[in-house]
This record gives sequence, structure tokens and C-alpha cells, in this order.
Amino acid sequence: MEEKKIDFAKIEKKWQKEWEKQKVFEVKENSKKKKFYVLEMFPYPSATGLHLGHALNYTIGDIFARFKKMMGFNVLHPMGFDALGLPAENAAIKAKTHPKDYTDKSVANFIRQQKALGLSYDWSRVINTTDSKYFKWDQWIFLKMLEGGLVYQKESSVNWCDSCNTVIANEQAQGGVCERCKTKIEIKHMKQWALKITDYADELYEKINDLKGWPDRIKAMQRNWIGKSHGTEIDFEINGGKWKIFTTRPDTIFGVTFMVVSAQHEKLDDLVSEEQKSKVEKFLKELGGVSEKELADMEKIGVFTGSYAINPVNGEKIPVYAGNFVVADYGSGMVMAVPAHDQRDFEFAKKYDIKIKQVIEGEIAKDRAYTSEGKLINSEEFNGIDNKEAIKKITDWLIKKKIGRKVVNFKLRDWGISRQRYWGTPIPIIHCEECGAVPVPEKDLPVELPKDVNFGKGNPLETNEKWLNIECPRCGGKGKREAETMDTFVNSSWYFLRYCDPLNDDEIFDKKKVNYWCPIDQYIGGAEHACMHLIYFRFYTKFLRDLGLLKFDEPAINLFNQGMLHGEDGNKMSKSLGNVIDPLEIIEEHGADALRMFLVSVASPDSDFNWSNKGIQGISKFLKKVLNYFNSVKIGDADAKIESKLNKKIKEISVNIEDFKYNLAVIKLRDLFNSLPQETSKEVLEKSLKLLSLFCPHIAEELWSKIGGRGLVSVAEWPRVDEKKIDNKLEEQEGQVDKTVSDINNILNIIREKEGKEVEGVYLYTIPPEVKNYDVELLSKKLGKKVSVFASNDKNAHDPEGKAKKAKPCRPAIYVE
Ligand code: ANZ
Ligand code: ZN
Repeated sequence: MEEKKIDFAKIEKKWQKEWEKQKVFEVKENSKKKKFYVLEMFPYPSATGLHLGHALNYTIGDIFARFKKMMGFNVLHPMGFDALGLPAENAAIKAKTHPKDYTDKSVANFIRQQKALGLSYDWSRVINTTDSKYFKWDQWIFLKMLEGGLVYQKESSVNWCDSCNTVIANEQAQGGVCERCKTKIEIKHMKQWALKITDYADELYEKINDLKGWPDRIKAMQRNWIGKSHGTEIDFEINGGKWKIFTTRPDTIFGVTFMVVSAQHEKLDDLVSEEQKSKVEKFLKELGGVSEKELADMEKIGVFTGSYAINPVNGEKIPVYAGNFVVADYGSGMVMAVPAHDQRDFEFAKKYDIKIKQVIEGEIAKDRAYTSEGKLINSEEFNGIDNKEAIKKITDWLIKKKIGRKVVNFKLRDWGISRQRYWGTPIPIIHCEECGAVPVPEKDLPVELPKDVNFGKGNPLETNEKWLNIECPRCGGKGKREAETMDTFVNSSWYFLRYCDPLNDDEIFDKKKVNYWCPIDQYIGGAEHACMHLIYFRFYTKFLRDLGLLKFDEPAINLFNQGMLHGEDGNKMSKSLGNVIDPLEIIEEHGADALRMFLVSVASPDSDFNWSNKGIQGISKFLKKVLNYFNSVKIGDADAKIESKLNKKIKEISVNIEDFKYNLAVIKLRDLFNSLPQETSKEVLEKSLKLLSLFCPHIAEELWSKIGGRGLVSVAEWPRVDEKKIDNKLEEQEGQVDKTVSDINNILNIIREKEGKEVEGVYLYTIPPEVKNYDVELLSKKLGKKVSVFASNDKNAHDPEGKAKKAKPCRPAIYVE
């Protein structure tokens, strides 16, 4: 058969223009239809353009959005750009351009590529976080949080590079040296703006139970991250002051032989005695800048501070150390160490030759603490009690003596949002010599990002004097703008709300619009966001709810995590491995529809899979065949057989889409198109094209118009299943044939792999009444082999191994040679 060259690009451009012209994906609130909000996580646009992971994410969302639209929902499906942030700033500096010019270009490029994929976005609602009309509302939320007592400046430890004169993010301080200049990082205490997400810790934790449509894995990670821990707080006296020490093991209180305060603790200085001062300073220098993640794997080290704590239960004097394994802002940042029963404390005690006192019966080995259960010993009146029970008893006793109480602690910390970098949202604060930190009045928002700054020396915003110096809004005196910018996770914490009313300059959004569209019905994105973004946007939702703006508690009802797409070699795609696939090249060669269909056909969209050049060629061939078929098909009557198949497929594919089992839907769709007869009805063709349009919208539109379909297939109604037309007996036979085909394929594959041989002929022996169910031509087509079918009682059958007698009802015998 001669293959006509198909100009996919021409077809795609034509229909993309048509969708745009007719505004088919633009939506309003005034609809009688039920709303449905589909959202893919918005990207950070880089100059290199979108990669296949993006394409997969968007295609998954697009298929779902198109499906819901055809099902009759009023579908909101928007897109935007999370375009502020350090990577853009660094890339711009490297390319010797301004971050603004750099990101503008990247965003334009992204939009062009997304349009090339035929994605059904409402492009009138695009959000760009670099636009001050957007981040004005980030600043507004900050002011509202400040009013509500949810913003404060906290002294916290940061990675500091002395030669760059700036704070360095953890990921740029790996190994304790500055990524840019290789200087050793110091830990510095600095005032940082923080959001009190911990005020919502309990609700964020408890309401995870309500997230019925979220993957269990993500929920488990969030529980772990928020880390709700029930324990006891015990008062220890140190240098005449009171320290509240958090423990989950009050049963071991008589075994405490030292205390360890975090090396990063803000009150560490108060504990250090004159004699120990130089030793502690030396220790802190040595620790340098190591992130907490690295700390977890490091050797536990410490230094004596010169202070002693008094154990409230027996008055013992206990030395206080500073150590690297205690977290500064968990509990009180100091632990009561029980080396006999805690491995960490054990190793520390061995290293510094500190007393080990056993208080639970059991064996302490040379190199291991005893961490199991047992009866209490050396614990005065509590001796002999099972330690599990002692936890309760000792807590009650401490409560009665007013030296302890039950507490709940969360691992979740307040969210430090200060960045000493340029490409972010300016924090709307003015520092006045008289009044201190004064919020910028709402009417003066947005605080714009000045374009004219110098990069390279410290915080770029501090290099624009004109921007920096400003009157104090409170007293009119001399003031200076806060030159820090916000963490970009702030920008993505509420963007989904802004899509509902993206152009509003008078308020953050119209409450009515947001409460109509939200919460998100289906959110789609990578599992790497399990903790930060997916917790932050829950926090913002709850805060804005409490401001009276939202009528719901959680931002997204359903969450879908797509799998990871790897290179053909099974490795993560990376430039250095040379296995990167560029979506644009694929679109150029095979068309956008082939790429879309291929991306969701290899595996279930939630599991990882490898790219396959052969695979996309298969899809490409299939689509060419479909186009050719519509060139030659005669429109007339439909037979019962195709009607049955069509309705069965509509039914099954609808379920598959709803369940994100797109790969199964593609198999069924291909089977349907492969079975379309040379003459059939317009209705059958139309319904088939509607199914196809989710995956291959351009080709579906082209063929739809060719057969004279009304309007656009993209806005046509999803075909309804006509149960009466499904001939179950026929479909069962079909299923039988398909099963046999898959059995034969397995055999062929085994022979291919084990013997390296290619089979030439396939012979099937069926019980006599079934022989008519197996269409030789169709089987040969499906298998790509010469197939012969015999009834098992056929005396003239080619059957050298006598397989025919093994034929069973619904299970033909197979012979290959
Ligand atoms: C005495 C003790 C004895 C402890 C024992 C454990 C075992 P979770 O479950 O994670 O809440 N701890 C308290 N504050 C800490 C901090 N800021 N940084 C690091 N560790 C800290 O763990 C609570 C336990 O972690 C507490 O119970 C405390 O050590 C330690 F055999 O107290 B335990
Ligand atoms: Zn002032």
C-alpha cells in the first residue's frame, strides 16, 4: 500500500487556531452545568523548554479535562508559570542577562510548546508569578498573616558565606562549602521572617484523614513530615533558670547522666562558662555549615558547656553538652540523655567518657544500649514496674509535683521565608529607626522589584539606594525597605485560587468565583512535592478560610501522581548520559497526537516507564492507518457486530479514563479502530472519533470535519452507551480471540528470547463448533504472522506434533514452526 506523506504540523496548527478562535476552552461561572476543576502543577519555566516529564503531566491532565468537558461539566483547566526563584536568577547571571528578560523568554517559549501539544487550557487565565499584579497578593497575604500574628522574625541559624557576603541555601552548601566560591560555610544566627504554619500543625495532621482522594503514600509522607508526637515535658533547673525538656521516655528519668543542647540553639551562649568559651567556639567553627540532612548521618559530636542541670526527681547534678545531633527548634532544643537506653546517647557517652546508668532491666552490650522493654531498676519508688506502665505513672507523678506535663510536639517547623536574593517577592516591610519594622500600607502595594540592581555582591536589592530608602509610613522619618524576598513556595501556595479570578486588581479574588470553582476536583503532579508544596497549599487554604474568604477546608479533593519517565536505557534522562528526548523533535517527526497517545500508552500513568522509539513508531503507524481508513471508508449502514464492539468500548474506556488507566483505554481504542469495517455508519465513525479525541485531538478534529460532523469534536457530547446493542456472546468470542492472540504472542516472545528464532507459521486447532469464531485474516493481521485455523477433527490439518487433540472449549491448541 502506498503511503501518502501526512503533514501533521498543518493539521495541528489548523485546529489549534480554530480552538483559540472559537474560545472553546474559555469558561465562565454562569453555567447550568456542574463545575469541575482540573489542575496540573504549574511549571518553573527554564530556557531549555519543557521536557517529557512536563509533557506527560500535561497530557494526563488534558485527557481528563477533555473527558469531563465532553461528559457535560463546566471544566476549569488553567495554566501558569512559577517563574520567580533562585535558579532563574543564577541562570540569568550566567547568561549575562536580567532575570526578567530571561524568564519572559522562557515563559513565551513554554507557552509555544504547550500550545503545540494541543492542551485544552483556558489561556485567558494565565498566571505569571513574576508579574507584580500577581505577587501584590502574596504581599497582601503576608500583611494579613502579620495582622493575625502568623508572621514573626525569628533568630535562626543559616549557612553563611563570608566571601559572598550572603546566606546560602542548604542545597548550595553541600559538603560545607559555598557552591560559588568554595569558601567554608559558617553557621550564623540571623533574623529571618517566618510564617507560623505550626499554628495549623494539628489540623494539617488530623485532616489528612479526610483526604480520601489522595494516594496513601503521599499521606504517609505528610504525617511523617508533620510528625505529631505525644510526650512529657519535664522542668530542669539550669543556672537558676528553668528549661522544659521534651521526652517520650519519662520512664528513663532516673537514668539521665547528661544533657545535650543543640549547637544551633539561640540560647547556647547563656550556657557557656568563661573557661569553656574558647572550646565551644572552636567546636562551632568545626561544625561549619552542614545541613540537617547531613547531620543525621554524621558522627555524634559535642563539647561541654561548663553548665550543669539539676535532675528534678533526685537533685543530681548533670553536665550540659552542646551537640550536633539535637535539633534546635524541636521541643526545647535540649535533650535529657539516657545513654543506657538510647543508642545515640550511648555512643556520645562512650566517646566523651560519661557515666552510663541503667534503669531498665536488660543486657547492655559493649557497643549497644538496651532499647527494649523491661522492669524499672535504680528508679527509687518506681522499681519493678514495667517501663511501658512507668511512662504513665511517672508522668502522673511529675504532674502532681508540678514539675512536668503532658505535651504534644510536632516536627513541623515554622516556615522561614527570608531569602537574601533578588528574584522573588519583596517582603512588604519598612524598617524605621524610630518605629522598627513597619508594614507597608495596603494601598502602597505592590512593592515592586526594581529592575536596576547589581548582581554579584551580596543581596542585589541592597544595591539600589533609590528603591531602598523610603519614608517610614508611620512617622514619616527615615526608613529602609526590607531587602529580603520571599521563598517562591509562597507564590505556589495559593495560585490555584487566583486562576478563578486572575485579572482582579481590586481584591485577591472574588469570593463567589473562588467558592464556585474550588476546591480543585483533580490535581495532578509529581510525588516529589509530597511535603513542601502540598503542605504549604493546605496551610494557605486554611488561613484564607479563617480570613473568611473560603468556604472549604482542603484545596484539592483528588490528587494523582504521575510516574517518572526514563530514557530508553532505563536511566533518568540526563544530558551527560545522552539519553534525553526532546518533545519538540518528537512532535516534528511523529506529530503531537502520536506523542500524547504514546506517553499514556506505555504503562499505567502512575508508574515509572522507559521511553521507546519503537513504541512511538507503532503509535505513529496506527494513526497513519486511521487517517488512511477515513480516506477510503464508505458511509452507509453499520452492522450489529461493530455496533456491539463500539458500545462495549465506550463503556470500558469511560471507566478506564475515570480511573486514570489510560494505557488500557488506548489498547481498546486501537482495537476498535482496527475493527472498523470498510462500510459503516456516520454515527459509528463519529462516536469512535469522540473516543479518539481525548488522546489525539487534532487528528480527531480533522476527521470529524471530513465526515461532516457538527461543530468541533472537542466540544461534542461524550457518547452514551447503548447497552442493548452490546452482544455479550459476540464480545465473549472476541475476548476469547484476543486472549488467544495474547497467548500466541507470549509463545512468540519466548521463542524469540530463548532461541533467538523468528516463527514463520502459526497453527490453531479449535473444537469444531468454534472454528468459525477465528477469522484467519484478522488473526494474521494482529499477529503479523501467517496463521492457519483448523477444527480439531479435521483429517487434513497440518499437525506434525498431534496437538489438535489438546483443543478445549474456548482454549484452542497452538502449534508454531
Ligand atoms: C529521653 C529518652 C530516653 C529519649 C530514651 C528517647 C529514648 P520523637 O518521637 O521524635 O518525638 N529529643 C527531644 N528533643 C529533641 C531535639 N530537639 N532534637 C533531637 N532529639 C530530641 O522523639 C522524642 C525523643 O527525642 C525524646 O525522648 C528525646 O530523647 C529526643 F531511652 O528523651 B528522649
Ligand atoms: Zn517610623
